[in-house]
Amino acid sequence: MKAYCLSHVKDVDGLGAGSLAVAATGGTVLLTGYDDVVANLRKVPGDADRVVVSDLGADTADFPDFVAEMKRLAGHAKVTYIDHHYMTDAAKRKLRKAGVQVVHDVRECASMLTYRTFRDSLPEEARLVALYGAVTDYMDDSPMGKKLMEKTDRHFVLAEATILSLALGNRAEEQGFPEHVVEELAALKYPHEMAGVAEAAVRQLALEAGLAKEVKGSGTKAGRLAYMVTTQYSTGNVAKLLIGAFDVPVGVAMKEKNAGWYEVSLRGTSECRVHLGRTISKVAARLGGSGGGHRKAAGCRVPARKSDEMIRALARVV
Ligand SMILES: [Mn+2]
Repeated sequence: MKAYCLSHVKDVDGLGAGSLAVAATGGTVLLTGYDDVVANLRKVPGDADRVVVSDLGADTADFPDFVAEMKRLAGHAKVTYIDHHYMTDAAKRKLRKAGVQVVHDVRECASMLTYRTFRDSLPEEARLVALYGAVTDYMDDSPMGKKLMEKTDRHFVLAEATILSLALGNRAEEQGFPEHVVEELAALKYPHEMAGVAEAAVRQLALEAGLAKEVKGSGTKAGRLAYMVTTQYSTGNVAKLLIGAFDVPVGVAMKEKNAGWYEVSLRGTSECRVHLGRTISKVAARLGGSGGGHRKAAGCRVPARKSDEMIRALARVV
């Protein structure tokens, strides 16, 4: 069997989901950002007979292309789509009609859903990987997350998940590092056993302590949100720090990824009045970009020259 597992490159949940799919199918991992999903699907060879796509929030602007690629793959492979990003029923129907098995639940993280999907082919300890994803996606209070956590030492999981998340923040842009983490997780190695991970986590903690101060000076408050342009890898982290520094319900961190384009992370508190993922999906599409995500954590890609307009649109509603 030739299996390929596409998953989100950016965080522990994406890597965890990818590694569980790899562990269960013996497949090759292809990590991708939200923007390159279709391009990466096109890289799956024609002799693949199993494809698993996880944590990729595909219900965005290029959804028709995504469905077309999934349909093409479903012509020669069993294709499973696993996700917890908000998705319309119509989008799910389209994928199912294209021959794709859809596993979708917004209550559990992608690692947990992948664990659930492949449970019979995974060793018992693989539940730790599912829990790493749950903890770092703030979803360990979920129905399944709670149950698994009851059978596990919580502090152990929190420590392992957190050092992995910090190390990723520190080394994710290093060629091959996220793929290496997927292989190690698939082999059920603990993050603390992975070479260089603990050291990178400590380096990242020092950086983040400094960043918290920088955010106070460089951020701008606009209504109920605060925003800032950054060069940090973890824009999600900067968005979170903005919330605290400016005492607002929403933080927005922007980073120039390709010339003229901002990659944007949005984070919200329980006082945010809208579903950030759904809201940014509409706003970004209107500005010629794309985006989506969860209620309190979302992201998008917009033309840099439209960023003021995006901030104004968000400041009104959040
Ligand atoms: Mn996730």
